[in-house]
Amino acid sequence: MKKHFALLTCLSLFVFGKMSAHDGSQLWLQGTAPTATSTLEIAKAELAQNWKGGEPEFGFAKIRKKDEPVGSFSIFIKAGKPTIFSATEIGMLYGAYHLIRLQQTGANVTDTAFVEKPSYDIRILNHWDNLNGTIERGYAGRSIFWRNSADQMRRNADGEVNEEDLLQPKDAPEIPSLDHLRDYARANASIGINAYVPDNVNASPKVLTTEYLLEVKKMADVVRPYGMKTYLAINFASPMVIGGLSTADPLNKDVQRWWTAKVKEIYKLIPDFGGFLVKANSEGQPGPNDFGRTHAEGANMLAKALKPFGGIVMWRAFVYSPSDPDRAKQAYLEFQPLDGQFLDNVIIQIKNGPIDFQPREAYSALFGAMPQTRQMAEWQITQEYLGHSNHIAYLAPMWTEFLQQIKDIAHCPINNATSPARALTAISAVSNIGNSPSWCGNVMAQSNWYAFGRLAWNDELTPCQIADEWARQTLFADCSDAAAAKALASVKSLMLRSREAIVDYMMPLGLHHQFAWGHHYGPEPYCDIPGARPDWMPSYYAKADREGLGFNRSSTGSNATGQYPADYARVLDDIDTCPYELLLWFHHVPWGKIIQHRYGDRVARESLWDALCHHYQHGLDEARAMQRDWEHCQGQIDADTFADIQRRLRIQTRDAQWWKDGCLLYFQTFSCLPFPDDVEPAVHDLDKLRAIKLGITNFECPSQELLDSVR
Ligand code: GCV
Repeated sequence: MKKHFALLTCLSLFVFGKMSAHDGSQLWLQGTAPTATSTLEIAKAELAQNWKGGEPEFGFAKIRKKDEPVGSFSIFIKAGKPTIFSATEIGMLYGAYHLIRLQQTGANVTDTAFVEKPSYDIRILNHWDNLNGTIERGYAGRSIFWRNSADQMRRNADGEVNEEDLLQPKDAPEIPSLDHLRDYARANASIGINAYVPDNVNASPKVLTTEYLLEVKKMADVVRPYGMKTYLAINFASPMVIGGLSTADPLNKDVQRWWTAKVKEIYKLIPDFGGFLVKANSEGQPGPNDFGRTHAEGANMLAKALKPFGGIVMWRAFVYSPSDPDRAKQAYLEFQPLDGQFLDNVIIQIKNGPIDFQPREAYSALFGAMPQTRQMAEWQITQEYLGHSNHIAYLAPMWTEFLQQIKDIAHCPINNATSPARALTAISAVSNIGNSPSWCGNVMAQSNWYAFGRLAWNDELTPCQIADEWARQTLFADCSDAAAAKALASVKSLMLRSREAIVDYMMPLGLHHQFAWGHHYGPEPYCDIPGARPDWMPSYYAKADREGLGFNRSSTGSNATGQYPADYARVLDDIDTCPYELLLWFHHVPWGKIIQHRYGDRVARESLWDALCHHYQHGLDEARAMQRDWEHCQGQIDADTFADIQRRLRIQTRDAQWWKDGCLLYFQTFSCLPFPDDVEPAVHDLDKLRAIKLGITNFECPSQELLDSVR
């Protein structure tokens, strides 16, 4: 084995030496995915190809300790020789990846001992992939699960894909290369992700036809040795659409029989199938309400069918109706009264905030408000509202902010440390993965896939720790010289400032949903679509008028504050105690109201208008600072990666300017106040910005050329 290690060390130096060619396809990993079908064999093969210390040993614990989450492991390293202990093979594999990570990141791998346990039992990626290969809100190419290969699409003489092939579902199921799925499973296992949903929550009933299930089985067989469980997003009306029934009423016996038989068919093909993810009665999707039944009746019907096989239902709480006076209250109003009515193999999957993955949201008040019901969080890795794959946005700070809130304020038991009697716990995120060479649209966006996995495994890791680990493994082979160390520090600085920069240049002080119609790229506070749903319009959220700005969700308004725990509700409800980060989320604030706030290192007391101007300016300044940070990487990382991110940061900075000018010039038509002296005058003309229509679909990122042509 030693010889093997030496050879592989040379090989990996060749592949990963400083400034080696790197298209991002390798992610944060080294070597190739072992093809073994046993999990333990994979662990051995990974160590054989990537571990450079003493020969590792595996120590199997005979029985798993009570309350010890599956996949837990401990590592002892003495004089460079490691032993991994675990009760399970998957624990051995996680241990192997952990060892390699320690070595890659320059940690102590000579003498150490520690135990690792996952924070959540189910650590799941939701893919919004359509069966025709497009990805809803995907900015990294086409699906890796469905109709992947480009030659399946017709192209015109210029090589452009036929629009119809992008938009129309095809009848025949096809899945892409199974090798690519193995790479996918390996990357997930390396960070502890143990489950995935390969199809969109806006689900096609077709995925449950036998034809498609046979394809899903092939996927499940490839990813299983890497500890990945397969789930499916289902369409609640499937019994009608593909089952020929006249109803999908969950209390109807024929409907129940249909689901029972379908679940049996699935488990025959995929014995370790995880269960269903369901978007019901939301944005036009069918659901139990269509038949006069509750979410609980719908979820329980599916849960009963899955129960004998150990399957679960993840039922989404993302609901809102066009007639709501306040969309932010809807999920709570529909779900909270159902507390205690869901079976124990149902988990309610709740977006972190009550609206929709905005750059900053208050946490969803549903967390902690249903003590008799299992709950899990849903995050969004794909940057639907964060500049798609053009902007560099490291999201760990957003997710840890949420985790802190639900721990400190909601006292919500969703992880293994807080959950009573170790009830089943889970956490999910909407993936940013497609078939682009870098998997995620650009190399920096991989850090969010990585960060989700690491936080799902250990939700006490800090954004800084995760950024450090990721950057060392992905961008730098060796940080021992001063220039490389400086570049690493700059990448981390860029990553850690990126989220707050985005909040500042897009929607500071609690503003939300000021995005362009449909595709959600760029600002459109002035959006006006005659006859459109009011809650899809930016004006519904900003409520700008001559008096001020912001949505009054206090007790004098929609009283969304009343959905939070009493102490916190009191803080939010008072315009003078509400945190400035959420001020315009909860209050309609007069333009001249003096507020205390912070931007960057500065604490200021000034009018709302001046504060707003300073945040937009600060966001733009931060985008420029991120560009400067990146310049320190030149010559220290792969040249193509450097140039690609440099180009994206240029777009990001121009977009930040667009956001600042578009929002401030528009809100100025209400405030009628000048910019403070230290805020740069606009470089755009409001009328020209109002006229911008990018004309892109919901599954593409605008190109630089397109953006340059409209501004
Ligand atoms: C999958 C938002 C997005 C939709 C998405 C939906 C959801 O509305 O814009 O694309 O649909 O959330 O989470 O179900």
